[in-house]
Amino acid sequence: MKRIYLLLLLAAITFSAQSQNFTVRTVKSNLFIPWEIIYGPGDSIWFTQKNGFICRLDAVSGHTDTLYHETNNVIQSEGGMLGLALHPSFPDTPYVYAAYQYNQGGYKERIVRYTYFYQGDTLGSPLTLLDNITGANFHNGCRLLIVNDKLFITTGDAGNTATAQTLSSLNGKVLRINLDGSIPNDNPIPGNPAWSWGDRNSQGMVYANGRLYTSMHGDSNDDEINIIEGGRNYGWPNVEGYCDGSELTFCNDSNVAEPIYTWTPTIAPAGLDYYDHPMFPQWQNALIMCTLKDTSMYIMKLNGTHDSIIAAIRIDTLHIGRIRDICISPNGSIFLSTSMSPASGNGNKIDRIVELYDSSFVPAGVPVAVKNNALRVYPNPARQEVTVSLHNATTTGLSYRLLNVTGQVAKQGKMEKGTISITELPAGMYHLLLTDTKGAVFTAKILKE
Ligand SMILES: [Ca+2]
Ligand SMILES: [Ca+2]
Repeated sequence: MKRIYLLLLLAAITFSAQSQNFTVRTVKSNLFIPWEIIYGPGDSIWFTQKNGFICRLDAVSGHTDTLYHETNNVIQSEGGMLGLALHPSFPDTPYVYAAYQYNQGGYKERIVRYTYFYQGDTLGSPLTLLDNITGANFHNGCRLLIVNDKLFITTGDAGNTATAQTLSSLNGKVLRINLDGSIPNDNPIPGNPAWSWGDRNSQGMVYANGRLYTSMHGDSNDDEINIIEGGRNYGWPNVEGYCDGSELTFCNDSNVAEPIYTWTPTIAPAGLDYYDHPMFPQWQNALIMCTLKDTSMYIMKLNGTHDSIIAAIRIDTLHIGRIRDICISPNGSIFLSTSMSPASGNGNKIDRIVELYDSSFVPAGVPVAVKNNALRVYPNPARQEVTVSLHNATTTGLSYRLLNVTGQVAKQGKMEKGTISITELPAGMYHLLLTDTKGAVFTAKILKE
């Protein structure tokens, strides 16, 4: 089946890394630095592009809709439209949160809430939640994440290292605000959006296992993975990486939390997510991080209490260049966005969003496949109808079931003239289960466009 699938997905390449087979498929190309990608409802991926666009991608077909262009957005080296978050109950609560840089008495950063309007399929009504954060050519942080109805925002030191230890500055922090922009009354410092401080430039953030993890760019040494706790100091610029040598006094005096992992030489860490899906069993209970300079993906296996990394596996066989962000679909696929276009935007838009998956993975509840090579499905991907042959013979009269990615029966019946109509099915991946006259079950995947 894999051979057939690869023939169909001509652009796909299969690799084996650490005993995990995976395929990389380009979902969408010709993008300009998709800085944050989020897996949303209905197999959609919501993403920003650095030139001020907020878009929604169909994760199966690649069809992309542009929902908004922020005209106040100003690109300046690393600055532009960066972080993105959906309201936890989106689309019932139709709010989308984004971070971008603008010019107003200097280069600044703003956190905005947009409203999604079904009519017109568009975003509008921008509401500023937080602004006047100092922006810069470098070190803007800017990951957004909503946890328990609080919006967490990473900010960089914007090139002024002292800001990270200055509690009155919004820079060099993890900020925490309410979803209406007000300051939670249980923040560490009353009236202050700072949740933690001492950050240089964190561009990855994920919440899992009751813990908030970030990835941070070190200077010439010590990229870090941190577990962020309210009121803790993460050291920068006084402490880099673990507390050692002359840093120990500051660490003891300033409630410094050490990272749980560091890299020297640096790798330029970016998007961070948590993986626990059986599609890649050896990557379960792991943080997954993508990197820019290092053009790789790291699988960081966590211990049982999720507060320590027991193994870090580097996946360097993706060959897609600098990787900016990562998101994971409910069916276990890993999506990655690249960061290869010229930062100014004055050049070819050459970035992609790709899907990394195991084409042989069969979800729980689906019988183990037997003699898969005997079953052929074409065309695949398909929109209206697929022809199914078994041992190169017609399958007319055999029983079939089509399961969606969550294992639910989307359609079942008897094969008519060796074909199945899929016109009425939503776009997505389906598992075909075909039972022959002796009761043996054969499986294949069908991609409905
Ligand atoms: Ca640190
Ligand atoms: Ca150190």
